[in-house]
Amino acid sequence: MRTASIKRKTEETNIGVELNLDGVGTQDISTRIKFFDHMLATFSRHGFFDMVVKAEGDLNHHVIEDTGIVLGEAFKKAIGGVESEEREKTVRFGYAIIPMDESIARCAVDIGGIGGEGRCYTVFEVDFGKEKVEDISTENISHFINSFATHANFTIHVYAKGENEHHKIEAIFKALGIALDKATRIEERRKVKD
Ligand SMILES: [Mn+2]
Repeated sequence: MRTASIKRKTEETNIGVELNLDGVGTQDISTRIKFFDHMLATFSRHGFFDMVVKAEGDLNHHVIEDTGIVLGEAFKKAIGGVESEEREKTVRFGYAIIPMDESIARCAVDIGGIGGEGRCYTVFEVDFGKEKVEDISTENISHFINSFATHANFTIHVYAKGENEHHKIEAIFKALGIALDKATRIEERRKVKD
């Protein structure tokens, strides 16, 4: 089973994540930050990842950053250890170009492959016209993706443009979910060494 359950408690946050990579996109998400819940739900739905995320903390910045850490650790665990057959058979690369009305987001990922622990890198080229959207600061979006990539050991590139910040960010989370869905699939044609 390609699943993971991770809990992390610090003086700032208390976070639990359950993840099933082979799910259907069900979700039970509560971070007490409405827009962030909306984005995680979008990511889960379009990536077909079953996700339970329960997070609370002192500041929005800490909750978003630490949820990225725990979700990243969950992905790292669920895709399997470096020597595992399932890990060696993962597709590894994935990408998506997703519009939302006037906005468009491009996302490409490398989750690491045969015999490798992955390569951790984040490129985030998005200009925001506003400092806040709904109940979060736009600067926390890149912070979340960088925390996630670092702890999952993934390379993630995100590029987006548009007029409406809500659309732009939602397109990013859809693109990330779809790219990661492709990258985490099992490729049966791939030979695994005995
Ligand atoms: Mn929306």
